[in-house]
Amino acid sequence: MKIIALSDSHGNIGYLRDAVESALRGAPVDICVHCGDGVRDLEAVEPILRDANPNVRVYGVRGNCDFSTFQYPTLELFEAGGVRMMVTHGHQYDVKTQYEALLCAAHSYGAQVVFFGHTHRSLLEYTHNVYLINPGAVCNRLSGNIAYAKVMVDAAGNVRADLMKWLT
Ligand SMILES: [Mn+2]
Repeated sequence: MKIIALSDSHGNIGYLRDAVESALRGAPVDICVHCGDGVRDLEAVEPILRDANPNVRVYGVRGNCDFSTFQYPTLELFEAGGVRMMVTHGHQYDVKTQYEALLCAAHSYGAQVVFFGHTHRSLLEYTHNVYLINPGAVCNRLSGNIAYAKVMVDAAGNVRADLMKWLT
């Protein structure tokens, strides 16, 4: 299973498309996650993801800058290869100052992988049996160096997570 996570595109559909297209150059994408702030930008890349894999699962959550997007939840929980994963923007868990609340939520939902955004800073950390993964901000393409996060889950449920750089 290949899962990709992107965040904080803030309307930069072209950058989001570039990130998704670079992710599609490798193994097929099974699940695509948007961690909020620009969650509606997902609509522009869903057809590209579906062209490559008709069975792709796409999850998006609402961020603090996502207005009139109540079709998206603020929390998503899903399983990939037997591993439970959680998606949230992060503002409700105060991620700009600490990860305690986010970790507590992950534990309460039984999530082993947490995708979030909001800080516009990429992070990949394994702590208290949880992978905390922030892919940084797609909208920071010119100043940041991370385009998206990639998580591979093998048949035995082993997780491998990486932060992936912009190709150009
Ligand atoms: Mn935000």
